[in-house]
Amino acid sequence: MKISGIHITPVAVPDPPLLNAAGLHAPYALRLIVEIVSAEGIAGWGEIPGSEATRAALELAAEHLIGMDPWGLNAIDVTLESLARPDARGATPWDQRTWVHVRSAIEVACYDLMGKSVERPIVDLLGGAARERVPFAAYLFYKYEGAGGQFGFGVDADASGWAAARQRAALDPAGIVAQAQAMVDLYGFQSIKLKGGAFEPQVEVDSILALREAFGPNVPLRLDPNAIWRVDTAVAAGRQLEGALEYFEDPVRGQKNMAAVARALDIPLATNMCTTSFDDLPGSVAHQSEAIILSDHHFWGGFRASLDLARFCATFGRGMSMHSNSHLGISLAAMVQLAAATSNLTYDCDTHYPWQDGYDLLVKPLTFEEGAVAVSREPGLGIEVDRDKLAQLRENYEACGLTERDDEIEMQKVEPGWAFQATRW
Ligand code: GKR
Ligand code: MG
Repeated sequence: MKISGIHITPVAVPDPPLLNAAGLHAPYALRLIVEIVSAEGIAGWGEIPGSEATRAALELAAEHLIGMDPWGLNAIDVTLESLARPDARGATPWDQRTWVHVRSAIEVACYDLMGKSVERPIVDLLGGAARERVPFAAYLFYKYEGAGGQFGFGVDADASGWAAARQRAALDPAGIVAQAQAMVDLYGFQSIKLKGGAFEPQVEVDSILALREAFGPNVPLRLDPNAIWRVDTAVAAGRQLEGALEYFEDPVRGQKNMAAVARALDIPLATNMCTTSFDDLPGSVAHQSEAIILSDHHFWGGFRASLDLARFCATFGRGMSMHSNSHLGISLAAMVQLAAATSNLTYDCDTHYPWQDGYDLLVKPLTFEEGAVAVSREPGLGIEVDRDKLAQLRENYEACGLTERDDEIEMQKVEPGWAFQATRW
């Protein structure tokens, strides 16, 4: 097989005004869609977070990959590494994030091509399925009113169920419980994560305790303040949450601080912020900074790298969960194939997908049953991209004027002068 074309499409998908430690989600989440076409006319797809810097890197990579064999992933890595190599002054053309995103997009699209060419799902090329369904967690956010996109902060008064809850403001524990109930009713999630770091820690602790009260002890709960708390704050909050949290995700910044919190609390700590690359693994072992690592093929550099991380986790006694950003169905399909191939994935995966409800670019969007997605046995990723929907999401991108994610700037539109603080409370 030979790669004969690589098409990179920036898209923008409506995203509600969700709050986090870095600020506020913009009305659109940006993604890059990569289509690799083989000389035989087969198309393989990949999806990664959108940014103009990543798009430029992908365009450059594309020029060098034409004519290569999509089965030759190690040769493709060598080519990509040569493009990312530091110059004589040590300056790297691509930062670490750009590098992993490019590698991930290309690798996933190549796997989709490979799977389609031999009529096997990707999970079979990764060693076969360790599970037939992949469970996900409800992912709750404090939010302002509105559903994003062209409607911004507006609401549709006729909406009901999750469609209405998706638009409603959720700024306190009662709002979070109502959001959880609507999301769980529709998707059937059996565990719940709350994105914290937006309000005073006690509000977020109270929200977890309210969720515990509403859902009972059999629904595992997680809290993720995105590393914006001090160690003493995290310990004081954590003491109130012992027995209520399945895991505490990135309460503080950096491996040493995480280790200090881990020592003080009887709650497993999880991370997608302090141990995020292979370079961080020695520090993870030295400090014992977390008990659980959230993998993510977009941020670790693809499927093979994620399975390498899984091997590390198995060896060094780390549990595994899966991280998510705002995403569409290509990413979801890839997450499901990878999760199915990860035998030591010990926790329900994250997904932002319900926040993009109704805006996918697939002919047949994936569905959740009792919070889980069935692992497709169709070739490759098992999806078909709807080119009209792709074109529509691209038009959104051209019209929305956003080129990079910047939650701080979005927050300043609502609260002038608001500034991100690496440690706020
Ligand atoms: O989308 O606001 C968000 C999340 O905070 C996202 O940016 C994080 O990457 O989901 C994330 C996490 O830290 O788990
Ligand atoms: Mg996190």
